[in-house]
This record gives sequence, C-alpha cells and structure tokens, in this order.
Amino acid sequence: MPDSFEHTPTLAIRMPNGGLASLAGNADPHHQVAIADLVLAQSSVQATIVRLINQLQPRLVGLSVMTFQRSTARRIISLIKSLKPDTLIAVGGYDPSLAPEAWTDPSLNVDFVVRGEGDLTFRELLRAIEGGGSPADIRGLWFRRGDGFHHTPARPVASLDGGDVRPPARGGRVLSGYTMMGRPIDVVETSRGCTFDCSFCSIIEMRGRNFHRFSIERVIADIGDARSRGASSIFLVDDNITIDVPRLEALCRAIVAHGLHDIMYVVQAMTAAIATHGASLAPLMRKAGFRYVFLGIENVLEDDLTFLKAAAKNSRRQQNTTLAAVDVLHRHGLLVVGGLIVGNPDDTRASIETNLEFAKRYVDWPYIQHPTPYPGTPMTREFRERGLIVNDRVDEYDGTSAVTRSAHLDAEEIEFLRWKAERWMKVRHVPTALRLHPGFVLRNGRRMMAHTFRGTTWRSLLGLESSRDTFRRYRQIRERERHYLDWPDPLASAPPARGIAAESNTLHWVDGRSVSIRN
Ligand code: B12
Ligand code: SF4
Repeated sequence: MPDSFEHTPTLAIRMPNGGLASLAGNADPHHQVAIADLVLAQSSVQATIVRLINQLQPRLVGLSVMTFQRSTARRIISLIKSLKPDTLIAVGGYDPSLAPEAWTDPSLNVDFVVRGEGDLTFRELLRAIEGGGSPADIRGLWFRRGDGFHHTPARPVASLDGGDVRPPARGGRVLSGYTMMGRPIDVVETSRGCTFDCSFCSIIEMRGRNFHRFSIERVIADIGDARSRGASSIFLVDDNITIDVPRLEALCRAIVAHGLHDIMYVVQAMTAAIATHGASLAPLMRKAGFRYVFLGIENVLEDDLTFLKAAAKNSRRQQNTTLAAVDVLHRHGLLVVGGLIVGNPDDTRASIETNLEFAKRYVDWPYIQHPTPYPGTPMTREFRERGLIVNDRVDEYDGTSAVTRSAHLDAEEIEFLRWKAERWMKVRHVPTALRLHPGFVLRNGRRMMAHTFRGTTWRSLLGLESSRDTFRRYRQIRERERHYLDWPDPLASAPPARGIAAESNTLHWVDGRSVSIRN
C-alpha cells in the first residue's frame, strides 16, 4: 500500500513490507513473484500500477492491507481489474485477517482473503490455483465461490524453528528507494508473537498469545542477505523481541561475531524488559549497532496503563519502569523513540498534558498516537460500549487522527493538544539527526521542517492567526494527502460492510444484501 502516516513521512522513511518478501520467499521457486512497495512511488501510484500490470501481466495480485489503507486498496483492486479483468485478487495482513467481512462485497472483486500468517497459506493457494486443487482444503482462507464467500478453519501459528517458513525473497522487489534518513533500509524478523495482551494491540486476535523464534543462524543469514543487497540500516519488525532477553543478547553477540555491527539497527522494546535487563543488554545492543529503540511506553499514568492493559509490560514490582528504561538506554548511547497513547476514555486535559510533558523531557523522537479502534481488539469493544467512537471513516484510523473522544474532551481537542506539542519535540531532534545523518539533513532539512509544520503560514508565524486555524489547515492538507490515486472507490456509493451477525453463517450488510459463509 502507498498510504503512510504522520510519524513515518515518506520523505525520510520508506521501509519495505516484510510480509510481502516473506510471501515471495515461501512461494514455490518456479513462480515469478514481483514485490511492489507502493510507498516508493507515492507520487505516481496510478502510473506505477498501470506500468507494472502491463509489463508483468500477473495471474494473481496480492495486497497487504492495514485498516487505514482499506479505501486505497479497494481503488487499486478496481484499477487492476480494469486493466486485466482476469487477474485473481488476494488480500492479507492485519485488516483482512481481523475484518474479513469488509472484503467480501462482490463489487470489490476480491477472490481470496488470507487470514493470519500467510506464508504457508499463500504457498498452498498458489499450488491449488496452478494444479486445479480446491481452496476448500487450505486452512486460514476465505474464498469466493459462486456468489458467496466460504471459509476454512483457522491455520495454527507456525512454529518457526522447523524451517517450514522459508527466508524472505528480497530479489523480487521491482521498485527501489527504501530509506531511513538517507540510509538504505531493510526489515528483518527474528521472532513472531507476544505473550502479553495489551488491549489496543491487534496481535492477540491475529495469532493468540504465543512467541516463536527463528534460529539465530537464520537471522544472521537474513541480515547478511539484506546487507548484501545494500542495506546499511535494519528495522527488526518482531512483535516483541524483548520477550526473550537472553536470546536478544545472544543475537547482539552473533551480530558482532559476524561483523554485521556496521549496520544501524532499529528495534521495538518493552520498558519493563529494558529497565530490568538494561544494564547488561543496552551495552550489548549499542556494540551490535542498535541506535534507535522504540519504547512502548503507552502512558505514564497508572489509570491509563490499566485501561490499556499495558501495566504488566511496563512495571516491575508494581513500579512503573519507564524512567528507568529511558535512563539506561540513554546512558548507553541509545536513542528513545517514545510510543505513547493519549486520548484514553477517562483522559482529561491535564492527563494528556502530563504525558506530553513527559515526552518533551525524556524521549528523543515522539511517536505519540491516539487510541484507535482497530478490528478485533478488546479496546475497540470498550470504546464502542462506552459510545466514545466518533468517527467510523477507517481511512482516518492512522493513529494520529483522533477518532475517539474521552469522557472529558472531544476528539478534535485531543488531537489538537498532541499536534501542537509534538511538532516542537520533533524540532528538538534536529541536532541529533544532523550528527547521525548529516548529508540527508543538510539536503532535506528544510523540506522535513515544512512537512512537520504543514499548515503553517506567515500569518501564523507572525501570530496573526491562532494555532487552531493552523491546525484546521493542517487537517485539510492531511485529508488531501490520503488520496493516492485518482480512481473511484467501488464502495464509495455503497455503504461499507458493517454489522456482522456474530454467531451466524450469514453476514448481513447494512444495505440488506447478504453473503453466505460455510463453516
Ligand atoms: C513493524 C511494524 C511497523 C513498522 C513498519 C515497518 C515496515 N515497513 O514493515 C512501523 C513502526 C513503521 C509501523 C508503522 C505503522 N503501523 Co505497524 N506494526 C508493525 C508490527 C510490529 C509488525 C509488522 C510486521 O512487519 N510483521 C512481520 C511480517 C512478516 O508479518 P505481517 O506483516 O503480519 O505479514 C504476515 C501476515 O499478516 C500475512 N500477510 C500480510 N500481508 C499479506 C498479503 C497477502 C496477499 C497475503 C496472502 C498475506 C499477507 O502474511 C505475512 C507473512 O506471514 C505490527 C504488529 C504488532 N505487534 O504491533 C504493527 C501493526 C501492523 N501496525 C499497525 C499500525 C496501525 C501502524 C500505523 C498506522 C500506526 C502505528 N501503530 O504505528 C503505522 C503505519 C505505517 C505506514 N504504512 O505508514 C497495526 C495494524 C492494525 C490494523 N488493523 O490495521 C499493527 C497490527 C499494530 C497494532 N496497532 O496492533 N508498523
Ligand atoms: S507488549 Fe507490544 S506486541 Fe505485546 S500485546 Fe503489548 S503492544 Fe502488543
């Protein structure tokens, strides 16, 4: 998908989608697989799709979709079908996995919805298409037959140590330009899953509470493969690599032993694990080339942490570990990307400002979001029950658009508070960014600032208009940015699929149509 969001502007950050390379690596080798990460062609999405479809004449196109990318995905499918009507369409990733009913409307032309991990399901699907087999025998699949969608039992999560899930095939990428502040970047997985159950996170509904590891040898070979293709920066996209700290330490040692520590690593981590093991872990990470650690702080107030069910992963002996984690990382020269969530159901202006103040003082790069009701999360149910969801346009579910209100503040006010404070936190990171990526910052600093402060005019700079006016202009710009291609959304005139009848075999659309589901 081409859709990006506020904290990863494509001017500075364009990362590959790890799921797509994994699918390519797990297709049988005689297939020709092309991977098109459309974030690399954000300003020419339509032309790029037309070119690729005409050149490659694919038998099947698969799309990897997050919830906020739904509308773009529908447009892309419609465009592909107009160019080559016999193309089979598969969708996978978090949104189709957790809201498959959103993909079954006949006007969308989706043939297959792959739920959960796709590596083996997709491999078997290609075999079935090729050999005339029945999709009914493939686990983890919804498929169209006649005018209805049928589904097969869920596929158990893969245990990653047996070699069933083969390494990614990066060679299939047909677009170029992946970057993290000017450094070529790639993504590598070392494990999948998490044993926690934070209420805002999709992981539990996606795959249950479990943790599976790839062998260190495989991870090292995978990093080597990424480096041999030019990567000098790697994002470890594990759901929660800090579930097994001794293994992370072993990985750091192996990175150094194999001379792969000239790469700059970025990783996501849990504050309790870092606070507890940081004294030994952080120096090892630094030695191995880790630089930015994305800390899932979520919130610095206990009531909010309880609501987010994130207290367990952020506490040690009932004490919040955030400050200790930030401190130990800083002492060892690591930079903190601070993941916080503001706008929870009972948040007041003061509680949001406390969190923003914390971010201002302690984190190097803010990654502050609003609670977003993604399909299937416990948090979504709670927001719905309390009647706090004010926006059901899922295209705006990008994490930085507030789509829920709190008991005390409306959604716009919540977003305004974050937006106003966060821009200046980003400015404070400029000297560090200049030190780490001098060429990139010197070349692009002005454009980066223009992006961060979009909506600002001379009038706002001179104080001739209020920051609320600037904010409104920013939101209009952001709204325009969401249109990546000039092609109609096939569902634009029909209401989106909602209202799934829970235990029934028939999905009912709001407009009265229905599709049958076979168990
Ligand atoms: C790493 C990561 C990121 C990285 C992305 C780096 C990159 N380019 O890959 C960063 C930090 C930048 C990021 C940003 C965002 N992310 Co993110 N991210 C993740 C994370 C941790 C892992 C994703 C991953 O790469 N997994 C490894 C790969 C191999 O697995 P996978 O993608 O699931 O793919 C497998 C299956 O899903 C399936 N599959 C996937 N696509 C397809 C396609 C087809 C055709 C088929 C058949 C199968 C299939 O098969 C794959 C192989 O098994 C997840 C999950 C989590 N625990 O939080 C969230 C997650 C995916 N992110 C999410 C969101 C919302 C975002 C943001 C919008 C906001 C945010 N929370 O930061 C932004 C948007 C980014 C953008 N496009 O602009 C949500 C999605 C929820 C939803 N319902 O849409 C998740 C689930 C987190 C959550 N909130 O619960 N993210
Ligand atoms: S610890 Fe991280 S990956 Fe695990 S449930 Fe919480 S937010 Fe999701």
